[in-house]
Amino acid sequence: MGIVNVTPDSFSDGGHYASTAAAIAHARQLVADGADILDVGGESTRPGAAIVSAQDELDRVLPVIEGLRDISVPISIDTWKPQVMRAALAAGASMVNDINALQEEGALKMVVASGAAVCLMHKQGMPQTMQQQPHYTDVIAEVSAFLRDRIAAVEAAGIARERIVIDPGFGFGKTLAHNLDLLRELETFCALGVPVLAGLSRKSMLGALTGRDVTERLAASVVAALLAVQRGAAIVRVHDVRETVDMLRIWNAVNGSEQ
Ligand code: 7PM
Repeated sequence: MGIVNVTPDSFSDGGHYASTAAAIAHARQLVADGADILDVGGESTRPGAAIVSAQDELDRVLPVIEGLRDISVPISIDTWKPQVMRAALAAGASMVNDINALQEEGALKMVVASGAAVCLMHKQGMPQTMQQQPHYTDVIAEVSAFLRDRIAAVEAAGIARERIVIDPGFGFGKTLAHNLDLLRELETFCALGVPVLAGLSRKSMLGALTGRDVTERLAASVVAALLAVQRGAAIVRVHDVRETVDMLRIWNAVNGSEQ
């Protein structure tokens, strides 16, 4: 899964042409590099980030999704807002990546009605404050119980198991020790019976371990993706698709799977 961040335009013409065109070009490059899914986001869900209004988020992501109508891979919309889900799914997205695991009022109904796939992610607290004091008695048990309960809730609401993906939410209300536990024990989440997505790309845990700035975390990100795949991750959410696909080619060759 390749990350397509749609950033606000700094141009004063009120339009979004430059950022839209850049995001579409970037998305096409990610697919050329081997991405199997594109995750399009308007930057509303980043830890510590200010909440963006649904209208601002739609103004950013919709033209990008519309501009990718002919793309050969599924498009995921990275949002927790039901209004953004509805418009993005109508515009051609077929998956919702929700850091709030469809707990927002109206979100579950929206995905049920659309027939879309969903990624249910765990987080502790709210993005603005969740890194202040993450606390767990048993991080693996607690994240696992949350994901198990959300799978049951969305299945009961009418989303087929085949359309559900889960994600322990690296960095979302977790200390470095919690993140390492989650990665070490990723197979526990695979046992819940749906594909596991891992998002480790360029994250601050990799910065903490290497001492490197976010722009210098390529090697750490590719290794982290490999460790996740070795422990059963079915999808890795990454910025650096080309390098990650190279890694997966080696992994697949050694494991005797498709080249
Ligand atoms: C700053 C800090 C900017 C963190 C961006 C981020 C995930 C996600 C994000 C994830 C799923 C990033 C994160 N992370 N969705 N959205 N799983 N499903 O690295 O781990 O993009 S935001």
